[in-house]
Amino acid sequence: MSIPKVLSIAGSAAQGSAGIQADLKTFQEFNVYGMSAITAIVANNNQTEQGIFTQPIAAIEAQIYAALQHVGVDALKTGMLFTEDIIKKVGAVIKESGVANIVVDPVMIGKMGSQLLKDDAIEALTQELVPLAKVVTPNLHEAARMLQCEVPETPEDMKVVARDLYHLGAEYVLVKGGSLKGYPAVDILYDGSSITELETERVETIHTSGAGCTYSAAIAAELANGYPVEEAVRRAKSFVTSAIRHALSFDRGIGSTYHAAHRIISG
Ligand code: PXL
Repeated sequence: MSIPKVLSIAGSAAQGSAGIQADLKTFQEFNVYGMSAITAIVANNNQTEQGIFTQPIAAIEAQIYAALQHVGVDALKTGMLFTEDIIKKVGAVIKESGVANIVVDPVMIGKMGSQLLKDDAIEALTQELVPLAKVVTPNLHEAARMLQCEVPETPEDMKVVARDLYHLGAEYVLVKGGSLKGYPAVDILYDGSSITELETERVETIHTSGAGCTYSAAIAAELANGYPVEEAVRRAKSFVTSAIRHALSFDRGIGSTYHAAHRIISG
């Protein structure tokens, strides 16, 4: 038998909630075959001095080719890419691959505050990677950094930003309002002609590590499963909302989204 195949090109989050770990857990929940190309290992702790270990460009390239050549890729997502060099290489390889379903999650800062994209890499991200995307999925802070504008504070601001981001060349822009203050969890999807507002109630929790990764992984999975973009995004939002509503606490700081929540707990 055969099931749709999805590749995540992202960082490894050793603590298990975000990055490649979130992506593979999410892929499993959507019954797609998950693969990974690890760009960097993120292992924040207070025992060692170093927390981010970038992988060599050759290793990143080799992992992507392994997935493309041995299995095939129906959809892929990019997450933490960290450096300009990695972005350029990943952009070149995925462009050449001809994969149509590309979700670019412009990861910049982790929930615990780690910097996951170097300041000098933003231009490569917006110029070389975003134009390849079927969907680009910035949060409010990422959208503002990409446009060098103020962080949106209302759903109306988000619509303006979505329209501006569309000019960078992605087919669809999804601006995520997870951190919007005083509003429900509103996301704005824009395809160059119509704006779609997706809204769920706000879940009051600090345990949201991995939410963005999970959301973009779920979109990639549902594109691989054959859903059109708007439907894939709606299904992914419902999935990530359950994962946040039933988030896991580890009794120390920010806990994790619960990737199996939609299956284990109904609602
Ligand atoms: O949630 C953003 C994120 C993405 N990718 C990796 C991470 C994190 C947050 O910690 O570690 C690898």
